[in-house]
Amino acid sequence: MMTFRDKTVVFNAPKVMGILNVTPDSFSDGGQFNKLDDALKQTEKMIASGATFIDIGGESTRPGATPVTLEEELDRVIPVIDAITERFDTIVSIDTSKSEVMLEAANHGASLINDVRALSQPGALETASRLAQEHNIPTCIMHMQGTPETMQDLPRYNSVVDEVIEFFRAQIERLTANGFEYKQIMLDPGFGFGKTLDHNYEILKRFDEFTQFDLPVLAGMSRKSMIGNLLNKGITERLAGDICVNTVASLAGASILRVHDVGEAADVSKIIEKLNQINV
Ligand code: 7PJ
Repeated sequence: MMTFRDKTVVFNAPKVMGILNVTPDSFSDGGQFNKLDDALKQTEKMIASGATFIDIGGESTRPGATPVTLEEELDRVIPVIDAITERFDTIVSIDTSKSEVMLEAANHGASLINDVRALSQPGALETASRLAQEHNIPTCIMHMQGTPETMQDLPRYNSVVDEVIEFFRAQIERLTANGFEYKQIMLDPGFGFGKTLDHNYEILKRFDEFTQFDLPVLAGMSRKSMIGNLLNKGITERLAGDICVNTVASLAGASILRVHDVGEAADVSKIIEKLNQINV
C-alpha cells in the first residue's frame, strides 16, 4: 500500500503505469504524442485500458540522447499535466531529474516523482523531500550505473543484484535522513540503465530480492533492448516479450509495471490478482 497525495493504492497485484512520452525524440514512439491533443487521446486510452498511473516524461534518457534545457522540459510537460489533471482522475507521475520540473509538475497536480537519477541533481533531494513532507508525494528511486550519455559503454559489476540492493539500502538511508517517511519511497532496479543483456536478465531472475525492503518495486522493461536484442525483434515486435517479462516480474513481487502497452499489462495484473486470491 502506498499513498500518493490523497490517493491510496493497494498492491494486491501489480498496478500499471502507462508511459506518456512528450519528447520529440523518444525512442519507441518518437514524435507521435508531442501534441497536446494526441497526448490526451493516448492518456484516455491508457486509463480506459487499466492504467493506475500516467508517467509523463519530457527528457529522453535513451543512450546518447541530447540533454534538454529546463525551459524546454517545462514547456513540454506542464501543459500536458494541466490538461490531464483537468480531465482525468489518475495519478500523474513526473519522469524528471530536475528540481524545478519536480516542483512545477507537483504544483500542477503531479503526485509521484520518478527520477532515473535518484535525486542526484542539484536541489532535487531538497525539493522532493519538501514535496513528500508538505504534499505526501512519494519518489521512485531508480538505479543507474553511469549517465545516459555513457551508461551502455561498458557496464561492469561484481554482482549486479547485490550492488542494486546496496544502492537501495543507501538511498533509503539518505532519503529518510532528509525528511522522507520510509513509506514514501519506491524502488526500481533500472532495467537498461548501465546494464548488459545478462545483467538485465539476472535482475529479472532475482527480482524477488528487491522486495526485502517492504517497499513497492517498479519494473520498467517495456520495449527495451533486453527484449529486442535477445529475440532479434524490432521496436514494434516486442509485445509478446514484454508480456512475458512483465509476468515474470509480477510473479516475483513487482508492484508497478511501467509500460507502453497498458491493456496487455492490465491483463497480466488481473491474472496475478486472481492467483493471489487463491489460498491452497
Ligand atoms: C525507466 C524510467 C525505468 C523508471 C525510462 C524507456 C526509457 N523510469 N524512465 N524506470 N525508463 N522509473 O522507457 O525506454 O525503467 S525512459
